[in-house]
Amino acid sequence: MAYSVKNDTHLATQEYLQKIIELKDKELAEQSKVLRLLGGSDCQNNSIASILKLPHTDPILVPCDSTIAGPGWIMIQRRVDGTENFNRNWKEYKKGFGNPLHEYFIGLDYIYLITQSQPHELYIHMEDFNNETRYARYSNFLIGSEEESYVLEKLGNYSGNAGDALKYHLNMKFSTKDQDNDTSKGDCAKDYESGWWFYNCYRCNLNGRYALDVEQNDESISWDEWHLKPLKFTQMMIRAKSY
Ligand SMILES: [Ca+2]
Repeated sequence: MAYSVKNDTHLATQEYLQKIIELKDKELAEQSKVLRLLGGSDCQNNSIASILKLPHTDPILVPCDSTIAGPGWIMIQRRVDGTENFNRNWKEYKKGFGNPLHEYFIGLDYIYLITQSQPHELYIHMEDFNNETRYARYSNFLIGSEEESYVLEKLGNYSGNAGDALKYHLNMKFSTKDQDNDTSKGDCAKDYESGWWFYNCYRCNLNGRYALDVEQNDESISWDEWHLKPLKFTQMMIRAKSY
């Protein structure tokens, strides 16, 4: 297998990412080897994966994206076609699931470790079923630890053209179908089959049900400040402010 990122095709990129998935739970030495072959660090130089060395914890392997908003972004969530189940329990949202080549959630422990290590921006790219794209960007994204139920601690300033739907969720804890931390009398995560920073219940829900009918209402993947139609594609990414 060839590992030259610069010279290889999209197919090769897929092979790299497949390798990363396979290595996710294996020895870091193996991961380091792959990363060296990938030629990247800190998601720079259009690399597709990176090992982050964070204080007080083992280095972690993360997928990168340089195609949507420039280089340096760590991909933390992606919805493409509904093939992955996002109606997962607490443990699964904690550890992460899916395939970084396709539909994916990096895991709340990772988001916590990365965002508390130094200030990060958040960039959310969205596309609806009319193929229109919008984005929302936040200047200072931080979540709490598992003991704090991964509370959405900071967002910083909003910019973009999708509207500021995430503001509603600021200071909310994360909820899953087996852990109701929302402020609703009901159970938002169960009702909307999603893990999210639910309040009562949401203005956006990027981990929601994937709409199979594009006319379906806002109870699917949604960003209400844009419109109540279901979204076809979403990608959440974070990048160090110092980048
Ligand atoms: Ca509740």
